[in-house]
Amino acid sequence: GFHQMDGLVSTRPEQMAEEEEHGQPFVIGVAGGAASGKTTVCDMIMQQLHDQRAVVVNQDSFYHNVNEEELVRVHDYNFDHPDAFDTEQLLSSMEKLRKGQAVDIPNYDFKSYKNNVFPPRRVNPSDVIILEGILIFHDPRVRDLMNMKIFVDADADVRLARRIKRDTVEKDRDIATVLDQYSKFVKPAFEDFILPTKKYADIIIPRGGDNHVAIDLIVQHIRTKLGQHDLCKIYPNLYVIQSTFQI
Ligand code: UZR
Ligand code: MG
Repeated sequence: GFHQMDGLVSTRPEQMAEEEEHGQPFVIGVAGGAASGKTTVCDMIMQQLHDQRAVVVNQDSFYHNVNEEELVRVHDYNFDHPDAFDTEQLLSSMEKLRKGQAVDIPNYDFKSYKNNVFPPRRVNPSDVIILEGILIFHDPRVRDLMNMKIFVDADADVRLARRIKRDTVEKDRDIATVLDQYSKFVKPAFEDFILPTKKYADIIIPRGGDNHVAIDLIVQHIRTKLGQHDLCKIYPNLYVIQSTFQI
């Protein structure tokens, strides 16, 4: 039965209440080229959501292991191709998180190219899940999980400059190797696989992490959406009807 309250809130049908019992998390996808500023954007969103249960899940964690044969010629291995990722595992982890279960996410090591570094990362169920990665918009099943899609835009020269800095400092690589990998894999994969997913974005952020206005707007939107979620949590058998007269 329905009870009209203020013409806005009413008890919801049984099956609906069951599906949303624990409240689905708000899932945000953050895609963009390598070294475009995705991580910075995620960090800034997380900082502003400090009072919420929020977590970042990186697509990097779901890289396949590089086997012995591939390891010998690792400079020929394409880490920028969609097949480099174990998307099935990403999907099953997300499914668990959405059911309100904690998951262990592989700990990938860029130096050994292994995804089973101990310990794995324990991720607890959260109200906001940010999925971040170069090809996070590539698989339609992953896209379908997202309530909001953000594409971080940065010019190719900016991405290359950042990439050289990052890989020489953080990953201990020499400039020649970085440049080689860039022209062989990173640039072509950006054009073939990453750029074509820009069309799925709800929001395109120019200048990545430097764009404070964009981040503020995004966080405001997330808070509005979470407010609607919260209402359902406080009154689990109430839901908001969009149009006025429903009975
Ligand atoms: P972000 N990558 C590595 O350099 N080594 C690995 O073992 C796995 C990935 C790189 C990957 C991609 N490609 O360009 C980048 N290469 O990490 C993505 N080559 O990282 O999304 O943080 O920019
Ligand atoms: Mg990153």
